[in-house]
Amino acid sequence: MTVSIDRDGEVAIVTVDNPPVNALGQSLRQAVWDAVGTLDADPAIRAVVLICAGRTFIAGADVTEFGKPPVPPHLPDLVDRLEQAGKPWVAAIHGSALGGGFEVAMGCRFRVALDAASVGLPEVTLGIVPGASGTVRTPRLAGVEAAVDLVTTGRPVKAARALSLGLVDAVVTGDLRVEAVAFARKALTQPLPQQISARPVTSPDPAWWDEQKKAITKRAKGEVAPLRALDCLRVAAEAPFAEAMAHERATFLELRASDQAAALRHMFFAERGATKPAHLAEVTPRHIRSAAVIGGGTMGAGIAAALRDAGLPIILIERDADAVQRARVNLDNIFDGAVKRGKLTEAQAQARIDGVTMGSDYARLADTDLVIEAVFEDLAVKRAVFAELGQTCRADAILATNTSYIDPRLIAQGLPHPDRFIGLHFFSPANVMKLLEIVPTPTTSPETLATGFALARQLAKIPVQAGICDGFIGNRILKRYRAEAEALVRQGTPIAAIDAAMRGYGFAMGPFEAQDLGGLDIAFLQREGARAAGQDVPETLGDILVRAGRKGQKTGGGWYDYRPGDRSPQPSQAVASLLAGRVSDSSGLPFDQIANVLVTAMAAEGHAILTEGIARCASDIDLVKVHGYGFPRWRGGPMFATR
Ligand code: T1G
Repeated sequence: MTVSIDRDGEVAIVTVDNPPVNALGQSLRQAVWDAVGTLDADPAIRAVVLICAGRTFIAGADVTEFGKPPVPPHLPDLVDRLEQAGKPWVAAIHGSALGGGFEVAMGCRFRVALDAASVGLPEVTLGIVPGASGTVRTPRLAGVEAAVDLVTTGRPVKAARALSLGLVDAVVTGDLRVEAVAFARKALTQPLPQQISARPVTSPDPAWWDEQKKAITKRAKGEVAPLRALDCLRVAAEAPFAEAMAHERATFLELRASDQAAALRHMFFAERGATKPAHLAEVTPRHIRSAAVIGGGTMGAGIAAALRDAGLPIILIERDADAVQRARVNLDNIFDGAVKRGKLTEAQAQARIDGVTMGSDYARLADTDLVIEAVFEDLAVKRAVFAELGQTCRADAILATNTSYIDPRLIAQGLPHPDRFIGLHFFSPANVMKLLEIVPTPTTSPETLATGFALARQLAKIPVQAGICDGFIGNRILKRYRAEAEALVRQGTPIAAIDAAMRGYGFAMGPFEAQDLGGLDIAFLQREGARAAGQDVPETLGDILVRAGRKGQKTGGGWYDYRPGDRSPQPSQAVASLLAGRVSDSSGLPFDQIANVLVTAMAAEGHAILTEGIARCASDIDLVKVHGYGFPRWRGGPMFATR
């Protein structure tokens, strides 16, 4: 880590260089602290530019220090020192000025940002609140409403919007250092703006704060930090600066030690570690310039959309003209939906569609780099697809199956060049869900495996390598979760109580509601397939319901009844009758023990998965459950939650 000072006439330039993201570790804080003293004492210097080397401006406090006691100089004190400096400092921002990085920038008298830069206060995504005046200076700089949005969502804003909000003073293009020095020189010719800490702030009326609290409570879904951030912002808007700072600091220190913060830090590092697997560090992945998807159903269209979102031109192959037309409708629906939700403009959606060539002739794939099969979950159908691909595609084309539970080794049987075959298990909707289970076979080459991870990075997904077993990692734990939930039902625990307990734990839906939404018949058919193949698969309560025609919402009833046009689940007398004799008449497990029992069961399956070498580490299992199965991220996943 270095902090260097050089001079351009009466303007000093302080350059921070602390790879990879200029995080504000103790030595960096000390070096900037010292630089203020040095430059205050230099009579030749009238202004200072603070700039960073590398990919970004300061990206925040050093998250690796969070588990340790804070060491001075503390960041809020450094921000105050910058603000009280004898010469005005100008923060020159590129990349992302985030968290403590933006707080340092607010200690400076001015902020100049490159047009591609962004600024933000993402602390709530780590289960904390800003701890160096983010909740106190931001309202004084940009007003309360902008501050509430920035701090309680943790979403950064691009330079142009930051300028419109008053978060930065200028947006520049070209050479940031040259532009910032020129800005500093010009600023010296005019009266300096008031230090942010001294600026007034107007608090909205109590009703506004109540509305914000209601909205954030709904959005936070059990996370504590966003509401505590709102509390800090209100104190900042209604109390003197020093009092608000003390309140923010106390809140920050309290939350930093919280379970939610520990869980979110766990996820932060697990997510970043997943994209750079150490065992492939020395392996060069293939460059994927073109891709194809076989199958345009829900999964195939979703995968095609994900590939298009990453800018890859794709060919989508279906079996005949009618199927191609249905695939086109599926793709159009995905991009039309994105336009309706404001995720894409009409032009962007059209460009996505324009990059898709559709047809039924495999000959189109003769020069494609990557082909992903996403056809019906039937071994014979999949093997027929790969027989065609094996004859049509280049010998070095990566061929992937999106199977969710068939053994990839069976699918690849007889395929020429099996080293280029791999499982890439996407989760529906494939253009939205972040998780990608990467399932190599014993003959998959390291280069093909590394290409799977590189594709995940290209698609901005979270890759997790999985060994071959029934359900790989995620579906295997899901199966255990559902079996344990059914066991609770057999013990007399009400179905609705189990779902309510899991919603209370942080899931969007409990296990039975979720089955009704997705359909009970999918898992039923898998069990029936296994039974037909001679496996001993005990009858489940779900089997009884499906055999009685209760497949979920799509048949008007599954574990629950549904009134026409109403998706809210109603406890079902029909289900009680169907399951009579299989359900104890006891009251079952006490409500407050349900979540612990079920999460512990997930973790137990996770430990078995680790022992068998199906997963490479416990945090990978947490990533699978959080990013593929709705496990609340602020709990850190089943392995972390039961550590
Ligand atoms: N501290 C320590 N390491 C960090 C870090 C941080 N804040 N941010 C990133 N890294 C590491 C990361 O682990 C990875 O390491 C490498 O940098 C590249 O990260 C007082 C208390 C800046 C947008 O939440 O959002 O300030 O795996 O892969 O995709 O109020 O990193 O290479 O060894 O993500 O280019 C607030 C978190 C902290 C920003 C860059 N700040 N970081 O994205 O690279 S709390 C944040 C990011 C705070 C104050 C409070 C992103 C990025 P390795 P990367 P990227």
